[in-house]
Amino acid sequence: MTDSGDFDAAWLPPAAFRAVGGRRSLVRAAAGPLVDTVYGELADACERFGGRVVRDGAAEEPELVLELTGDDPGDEGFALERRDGTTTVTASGARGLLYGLFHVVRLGEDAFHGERARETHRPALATRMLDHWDNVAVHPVMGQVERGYAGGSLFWADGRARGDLDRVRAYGRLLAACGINAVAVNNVNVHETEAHLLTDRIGEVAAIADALRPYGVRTHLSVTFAAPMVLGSLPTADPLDGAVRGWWAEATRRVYEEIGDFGGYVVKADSEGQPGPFAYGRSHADGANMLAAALEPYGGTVHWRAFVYDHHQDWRDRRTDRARAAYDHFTPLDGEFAANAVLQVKHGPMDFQVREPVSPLIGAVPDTRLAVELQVTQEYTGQQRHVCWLGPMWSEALRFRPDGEVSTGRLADGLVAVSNAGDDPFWTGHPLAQANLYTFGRLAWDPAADPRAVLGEWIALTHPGAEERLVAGLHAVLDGSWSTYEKYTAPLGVGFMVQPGHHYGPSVDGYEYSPWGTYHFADRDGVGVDRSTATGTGYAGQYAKPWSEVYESPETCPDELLLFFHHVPYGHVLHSGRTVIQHIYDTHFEGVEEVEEARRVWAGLADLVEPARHARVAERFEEQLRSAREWRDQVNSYFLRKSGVPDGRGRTIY
Ligand code: GCW
Repeated sequence: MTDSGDFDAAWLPPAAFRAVGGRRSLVRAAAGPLVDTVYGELADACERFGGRVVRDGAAEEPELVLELTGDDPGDEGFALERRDGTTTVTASGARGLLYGLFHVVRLGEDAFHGERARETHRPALATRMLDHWDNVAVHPVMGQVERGYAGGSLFWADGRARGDLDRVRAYGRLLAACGINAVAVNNVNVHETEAHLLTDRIGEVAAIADALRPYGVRTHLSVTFAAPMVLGSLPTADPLDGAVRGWWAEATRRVYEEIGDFGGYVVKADSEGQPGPFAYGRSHADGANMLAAALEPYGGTVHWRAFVYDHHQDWRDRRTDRARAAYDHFTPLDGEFAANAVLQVKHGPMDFQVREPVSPLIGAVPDTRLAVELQVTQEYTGQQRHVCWLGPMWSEALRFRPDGEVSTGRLADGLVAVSNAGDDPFWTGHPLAQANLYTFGRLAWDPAADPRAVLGEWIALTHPGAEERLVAGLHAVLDGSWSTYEKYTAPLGVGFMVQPGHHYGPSVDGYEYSPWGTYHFADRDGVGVDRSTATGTGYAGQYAKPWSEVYESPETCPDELLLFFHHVPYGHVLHSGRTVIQHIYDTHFEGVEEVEEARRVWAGLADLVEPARHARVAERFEEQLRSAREWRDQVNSYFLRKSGVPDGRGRTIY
């Protein structure tokens, strides 16, 4: 594949280090694992490209200086300047030095020309974390990686932690290069085998932590709320029970004995069958705070997921609204969570659909630490068989301001995403899905960044020295791919319409009469969910102004969310001037045409892309096109048959 061996170099191919590796460099810093990493990176690059790196000592007119000016582990920032032929990175924490090095790598030759006034770089969010929904033991339904589309787990194989952790080290390196500093190594649905990682199998977690540490990535663990019963022999997991609290305190003490810089726990409680505090009549604050108390002496954090809803809903009941659930459960608890408890909220109120409004819970709990959760793994966005670069979607969500003011205040204290990486040679199944992982990291560092510029960085790093035709071709294929995917799948924010269970491919009524609370309510007259306060579920009223007012009325609701918030007749005229039914037909035809065009562009890049990589993407385009046509024809036929309204342009609908 590359000269690194069995797996793709992704955004760190050796050639990305050409500019850095050809220089005289000086690392001025006391030894430590991260500093060793920085030095090692430079030494490798110099060996390849003819430069020289000196550690401390005297270097002759260094062109690059990396200097650690303090020992503040909490400071991840760095400063960069260039004067008199020397580019200098200074940081007061070793992570900052590492991020500074990767910044220089991104800049390439630009880092070594002209003068550069001192600029400081600092991540906007302290937590930039990936959750892996990886099982240790292959699950009979969900497999090794739940919602994973990139082969097996990077961490676990054959029922235990991998013995060879080179790949994990390489993963940590890729993560550091885009700014990610934390990883949770197992699925939030904690099954029997995985429960034991907390206690008798913590050594395996420690080995993974050792492999990630040199790149500044802290390890977290998903735990089951029922651990005291499953692993200990307590009769209860009641968070207010003294013995239960003692059990967690002791278990946590042992974890820190093994992993001194352990990040903390991730918990999915009272959600889709996972145990939680409700069984004991306790609140989620009680549950989270018990774990927070156990972690507090060691500086650990509990990430407590807000994905709590009724998954045994009666589809006949139109008052219950799954979208309301997270807000309804958690806003009453604002202010009750411990300082080291972080409420982890999915960015949308439902479940990672191609289009959702931003969750109203975000912004409604000012006295709670909050992390927004994104899904990099493409569960609902083509499962890494379709090209779907999610940068613009995430950027929109991260720029959303609950009070309507754009770009003031912060949306969250942390950003977490479900990883799309696995042991696939290309890491992500679809080679172009690497762009999603990279973009997530960079947006977590700077949520205000222009996603297209981030994509440009990814293109440049992944294809060093790429000629303009390749750069333009990659932009053509990726820039609009989310919008394309949206066009041929569920329309106007209504969501789902996927095949139940595995969630790949269309099934318009697949979830319509199910207990999961995900309905579109299409009938002969219209489609959509009435979530208004006046006549619907009241969900729109969970927002502050102006959004509550904007979403309340079909007149002001943005087109792309219309069917999320309203049930409207097929003849309803959108702001775009088209009727809803004509919009459905048009976008589904357009979506397929856009896939055909992207596939054509990709085919034309064959001479510029490494053959294996080109072939893998080309093969996936065949499947994407097949699937997009299936979506188009099922969705269009469904709505033609329901509505009886013909396509204004007389195209073939079945
Ligand atoms: O998106 C849904 C997935 C489940 C997942 C759940 C969650 C880990 O279909 O597979 O479980 O969300 O976020 O907990």
